[in-house]
Amino acid sequence: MLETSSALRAAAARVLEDNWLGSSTVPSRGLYPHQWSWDSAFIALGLRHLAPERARRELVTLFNAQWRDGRVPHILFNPDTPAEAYFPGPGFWRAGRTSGLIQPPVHARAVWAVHQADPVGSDTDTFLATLYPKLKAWHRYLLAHRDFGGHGLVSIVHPWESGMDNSPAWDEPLSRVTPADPGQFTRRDLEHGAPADRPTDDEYCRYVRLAAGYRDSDYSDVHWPTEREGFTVEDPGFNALLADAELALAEIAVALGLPAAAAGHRESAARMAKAMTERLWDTRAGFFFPLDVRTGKACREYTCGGLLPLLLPDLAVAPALLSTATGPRFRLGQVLAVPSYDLTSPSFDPAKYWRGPAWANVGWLVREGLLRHGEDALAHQLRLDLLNLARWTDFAEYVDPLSAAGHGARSFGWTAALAIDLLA
Ligand code: 2M8
Repeated sequence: MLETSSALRAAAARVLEDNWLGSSTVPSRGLYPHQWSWDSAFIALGLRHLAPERARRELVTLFNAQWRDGRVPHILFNPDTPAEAYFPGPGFWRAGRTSGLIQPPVHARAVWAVHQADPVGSDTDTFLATLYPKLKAWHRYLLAHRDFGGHGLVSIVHPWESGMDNSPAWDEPLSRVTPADPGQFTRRDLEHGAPADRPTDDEYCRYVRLAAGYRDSDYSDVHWPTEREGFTVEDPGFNALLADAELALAEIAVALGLPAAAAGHRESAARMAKAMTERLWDTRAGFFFPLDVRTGKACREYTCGGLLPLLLPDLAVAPALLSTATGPRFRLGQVLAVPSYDLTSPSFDPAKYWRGPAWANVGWLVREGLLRHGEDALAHQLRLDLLNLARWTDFAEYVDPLSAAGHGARSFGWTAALAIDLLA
């Protein structure tokens, strides 16, 4: 048992050491043996306290795989990992060493935090100057190529793009997708850990159908989104993280001596916050729901993605959102960390992936949001929960928010990294 903070920090550092590939970190040696986009950003937040140059390397490696159109791929495949270790691997995506999907844009926030941990080393490496144009191109891709709803918000085209793969919010839009033939592929994820804690086979068949459709359109953001089979959703979690990333980009621009550009990033964040409140906020529910762009209807499930707009400092509806967060659906401060799904729903499952368990990255983000809205006591409790859960579960991928039982992979990258950050 890792009783002291220094023992916990040392154990977390060992996880990051063991998961280090030489220029990036895997989320998990067994289940996820490649580099993932948003995992790397969270991992860098921890690495910056141990070895800032490694944190910079982590992010630079990811951005070296950025596509010409600006997208940052959700997976960068490690050439030394056997092809059969993960599905869908590079052979499926047909996009060189990367996938063609994306993940939530938490990178600018991570880049800024990594810089602040070691400004001298960062300046010597020209870290900010190198990454600023790449981050700008990434955000431009999102806002210019992914605004399928036409109101200044980004749409995701696959549940994997939300980072919250089998979130109940995706059930409805996913139900309209014809499942791929299960005989076409082999799930490698089921070889690691309890299959009952992972998405179902039926969900995987739909994920594969969607990913193959996007791939077969050459990852076109012009043709694919209009296909009958597609999935086009404005996710409040994704969009809140982009708005926050624009605020981080503003800080980076100031540091680079670009005040006019900084003002532009702040305006962009404000525009997004306004669009989110107009399009995704439900006043009666006191919650942000994703919008299914194909039907124009809200995906009315209370999932942790709807809490992430708390990151926005000037959010007028923050008091109402906080009241939902502390109410019966999420019971913030009364259960452990942040449940990924509505505790009052009959479909709530405390062990099943993104359908109930608490995740360290979401807990970390919600804590940031709480701090920005002056909710220090709740933020303090959340920090303790996240550290205890990491300590008790050997850095589990996700945990039961009621019993503290660990689920999924152990020695999981962002659980360890964010514990280090919370201890700093
Ligand atoms: C999970 O997603 C991947 C697909 O991208 C998978 O299930 O194989 C999600 O939890 C996602 O948020 C995370 O980035 C990834 C790697 O940890 O695993």
